[in-house]
Amino acid sequence: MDGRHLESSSSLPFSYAPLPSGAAAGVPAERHRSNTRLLFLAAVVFCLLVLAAFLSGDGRDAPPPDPSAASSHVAFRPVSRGPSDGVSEKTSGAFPTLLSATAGDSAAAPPPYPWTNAMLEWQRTGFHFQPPKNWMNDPNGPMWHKGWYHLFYQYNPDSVVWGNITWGHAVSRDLVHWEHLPLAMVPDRWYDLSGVWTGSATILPTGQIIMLYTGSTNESAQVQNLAVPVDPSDPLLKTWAKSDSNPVLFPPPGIGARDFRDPTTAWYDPSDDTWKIAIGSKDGSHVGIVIVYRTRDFVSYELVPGLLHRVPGTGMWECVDFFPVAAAEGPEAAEGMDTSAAAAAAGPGVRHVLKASMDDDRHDYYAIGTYDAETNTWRPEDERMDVGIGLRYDWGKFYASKTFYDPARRRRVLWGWIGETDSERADVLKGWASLQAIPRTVLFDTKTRSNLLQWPVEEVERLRMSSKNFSGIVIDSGSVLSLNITRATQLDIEAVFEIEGEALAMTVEADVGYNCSTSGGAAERGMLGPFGLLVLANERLSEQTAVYFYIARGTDGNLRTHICHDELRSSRANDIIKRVVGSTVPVLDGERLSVRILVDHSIVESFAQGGRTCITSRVYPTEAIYSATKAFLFNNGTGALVIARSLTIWEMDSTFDHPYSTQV
Ligand code: DQQ
Repeated sequence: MDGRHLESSSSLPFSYAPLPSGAAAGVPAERHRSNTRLLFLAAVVFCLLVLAAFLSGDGRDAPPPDPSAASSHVAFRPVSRGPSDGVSEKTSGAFPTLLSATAGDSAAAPPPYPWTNAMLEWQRTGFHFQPPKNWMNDPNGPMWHKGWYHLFYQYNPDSVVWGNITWGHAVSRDLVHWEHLPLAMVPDRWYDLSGVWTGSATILPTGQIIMLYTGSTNESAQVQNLAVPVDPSDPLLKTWAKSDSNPVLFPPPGIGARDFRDPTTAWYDPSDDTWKIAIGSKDGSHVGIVIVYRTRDFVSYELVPGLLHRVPGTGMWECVDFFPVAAAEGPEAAEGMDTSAAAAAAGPGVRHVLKASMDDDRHDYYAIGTYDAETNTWRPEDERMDVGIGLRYDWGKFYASKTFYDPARRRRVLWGWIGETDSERADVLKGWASLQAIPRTVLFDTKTRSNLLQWPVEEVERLRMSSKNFSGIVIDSGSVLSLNITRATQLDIEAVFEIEGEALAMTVEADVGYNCSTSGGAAERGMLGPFGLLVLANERLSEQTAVYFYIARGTDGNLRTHICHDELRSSRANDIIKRVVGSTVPVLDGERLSVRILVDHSIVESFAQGGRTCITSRVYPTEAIYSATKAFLFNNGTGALVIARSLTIWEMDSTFDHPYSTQV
C-alpha cells in the first residue's frame, strides 16, 4: 500500500517522538494545513460551548427550569466519552445518561425508573465473567498458558463508565470458573497515558509470549506497543514489562492518528520468514480497511504493500480478527486451527475468517474467504456477504470480540464484550457495567458452507444441575404453556421444534418480507410464527423476553426461517433500550428447528441451528426476578400447530468467581 494515497479524516498533530524511518516518516504538508484548520475550528467550537454554558449553566448547579423560558434554553447533548477520546461510543444511549439529565432535558426525558437495590442486585450474573465492580469492555489477549486460560480486558478501576482504561486480568482452568488477578497493565507511559487499549497475544514456537496493544498517547493519538511477561515461567503471568522500544508502530502516512488501533494475533509466513499482524483503520472516504505489517522481532515493522481488504462505506474497523478455519469435510472440521497453521495446511481445505467491529454501528461482522499471503489480499467467498454488509457474529448486543487458539483442546474460542442497554445512572447505582459473553467455540459449517458455527464451550455444561425433560408437547395456535421451573434465573435450555406438516404444506405464501427488527416482535401474529420460548417472564407475563422462530414462505415454495429476540416487554422500566433483534438462520432439508438458550439474570444468549445464527440480549426485569422468574412455551402463529419435539431445561450453578488464592 502507498499510505500517502490514504487521506486522513481526523489527522492530529504529532507531538510525540518522531516517526521511525521508512514508511511512517514525516507528516505531509497538507496534514499541517489541515491541522491548522482543525485547531481553528476547535477554538471556534470551544468558544461557542463556553458561551452556551454561560447561558444555560452546567445542569448541576442550575436553578429549577422555567418552562416559559424553554425556547431560549440551550440543551446539552449527552456527554459521550469514547468518540472525544478517539474511540467508539461507550454509552448505551439509554436515556437519561449520567451527565445529560440537565434542567432543560428533563422536560423531554421520562423520569428515571425507581430501581430498587433488590432489582439491581439481581442483575449481576451467576455464570458469566465480570469483574467484582466497575466498568469493563473489550476482551484482550486471551490465551492458554501452562494449564491456565488468561483473559485480559479493558477496565476502568475507578468508575462504572468508560475511561482510564487499564488491563484487568483473570485466570481460569476451564474457561468458566475465574479467579481475579491484579491489574496487568496501567496507563503510566506517555505512549499509553490516555489508555492501555485493545491488544492480542501471540505465542511463538519457542513458547515466548508477545503482547501487542494499542496505546492512546498523552495526546490521544493511537500507537502500537509491545509488552512481554516479566516471568514467563509464572503460569499466572502476573507481571508485564512494556518494551523500551515503545511505541513500536505509529500510524502510517495518510492514516488518522485516531484511526489506527487493535493489533491482531500475529501469524507466521514461511515464505519470507516473518510474522504478520493486521490493524484496522479507515481511509478519508469512509472505506473500512485492514493494514498489514511484517516483523521478525516484534520491535521493527515494515508496512506490507497493498491492503488486506477494504469495504467502501463501512467506516472505521476496530478489533480486527483474522484466523483460519478447516473447511474440508472430515474430522479436522471439528477442530480449530492455530492462527499460524494455515500456511502449512494451505489449500482448498482452509478458509480465512476476517472479522471487524464496526465503529459506525457497533456490531461485529465477519465473512469467510481466501487469503493469499503472496499478494497480501483476502477475498470473501461471496462479495454480497462481505465484512460489514453481511453476516454478524451475533445479531443482538455483542462487540469488540476476539478469538484465540486453545492448544489444550485444539479449538478456536471466541470472546465478546456484552455492554449494558440500561442507563449510566442505573450502572452507577449497581456499581458495575458490562459482561463477557460465554466463550464460544468457532467452526466452519461444512453443511451450509456459508457461515460459522458458534457454540458455548463444552465446559459450560459442567454447570448444569437438575433438569426437566419434555417431549412431544403440542403448542396450539395462540397458546402459552407454563414450564413450571422453580428457579428460572440461571438456565441452559435446548429445544427442538417442528411445525405440523399439514400447516406447512397448506401455506402458500406468508410474510415474505419479514424482518425481526422491523416487526412487531412476538406479539405480531403471522401464519407460521412467532413461536418459541418466553424467558425471564413473570406469571402474569407483564414481563417476558421472547426467543422465537418465524417462518416465511415465498411463492416459489422456499421457506425462510428467522430467529429473533423480542425485548419490548422484557421490563416495565422505561429508561433502557428495548428492541426486536435477530436474523435468518439456514435450515437444511430434513432438519428440525433447534435453539439453545443460556439465561443468566440480565443476559439471554441464543444459538439457533447449532450456532449458525446467534443473538444476545441484555434485559432488566423489575418483576420477573428472584423466585418470580418463570419460563413458558408459546405459539402466536395463526396457521400453525407447533410441536416441541424435545425440550430440556437445566438449572445452572453459579461459578462464584473470586480473587486468586493459592488455597483453591
Ligand atoms: N475499545 C478499545 C479500543 C477499541 C475499542 C478502547 C472497541 O482499542 O477500538 O477501550 O470497543
